[in-house]
Amino acid sequence: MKKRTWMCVMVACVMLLATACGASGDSPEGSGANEKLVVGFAQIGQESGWRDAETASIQFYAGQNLDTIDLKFADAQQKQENQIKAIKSFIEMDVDVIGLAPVVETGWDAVFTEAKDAGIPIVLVDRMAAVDESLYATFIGSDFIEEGKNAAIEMSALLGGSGKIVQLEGTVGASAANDRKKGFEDEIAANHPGIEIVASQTGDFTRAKGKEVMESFLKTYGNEIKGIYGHNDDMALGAIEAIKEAGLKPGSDVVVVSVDGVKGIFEAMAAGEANVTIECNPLLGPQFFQACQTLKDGGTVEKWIKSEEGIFRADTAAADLPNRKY
Ligand code: GZL
Repeated sequence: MKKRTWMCVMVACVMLLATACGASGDSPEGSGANEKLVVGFAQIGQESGWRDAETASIQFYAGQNLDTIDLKFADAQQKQENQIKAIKSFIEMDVDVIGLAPVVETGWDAVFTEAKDAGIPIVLVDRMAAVDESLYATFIGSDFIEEGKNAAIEMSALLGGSGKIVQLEGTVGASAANDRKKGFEDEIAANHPGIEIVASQTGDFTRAKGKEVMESFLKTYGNEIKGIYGHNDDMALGAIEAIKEAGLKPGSDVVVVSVDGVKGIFEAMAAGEANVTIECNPLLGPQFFQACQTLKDGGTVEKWIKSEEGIFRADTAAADLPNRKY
């Protein structure tokens, strides 16, 4: 009896020991055989519906692949210093790839160099950074200059080529704001001389600020304003509220052209309160993680993975709405 009991105790101990050393199938401690893709993502914040859709896309994809992806996610509350802190912590953790949407274009050289020196590639998502190409692996995102140009063409068509308009700009220093402004203003200057931008100011990509700035524009210019160009739909939706509160009709007295393609602007277009949205795809999760996996496996990716996007107008908004994914 005693012998059998002793044998059972021995077997139990061996099994316990094996489990403790991860013999249960996990990669053993320190073996470096961790097959998971470990990614750090420094997100800007939650400033717009578009941003929330992008965050959801990234987190959903990681959540669907828990066995192969370990996502470390940081929300910087729209502060560059928080994004830089997050990148430094990802370097400390020695993640495989660092992803971020740079809140502004400048101020990244030092921390990107730290990542490069640590052998950790950087993937830029939806916004560019003004750094040497050697400091990032790829940019996954849109052509903001093209978006601005298309917005100008649509605005001019809505106004028959002439009229006074105002511009709600995105976050100061953000590549999406800089280039949507450049694309729009260059197109107006080159091909639509009858369109006059009488005022232009940042609304920081938020609905609340967009409304506040539009209120100030309306106080100064009133019904002289025939159109508003918003660098994103959220600011345009804020402007629509201000236009209505000023007793004017958005979508007719004041035409509304913006960028993103969020559900809210489709609802406004279907209600006759907005006219055009230039799509900017936030559903970048799958492309992002595919690029990260390629980089982890030692492969290369193209320097710019460009999003394909459309232009959506009020006349099809009601039909488009059910098909919108964000
Ligand atoms: C565009 C993205 C912009 C969106 C805004 O790629 O950076 O930031 O257009 C968001 O809605 O705030």
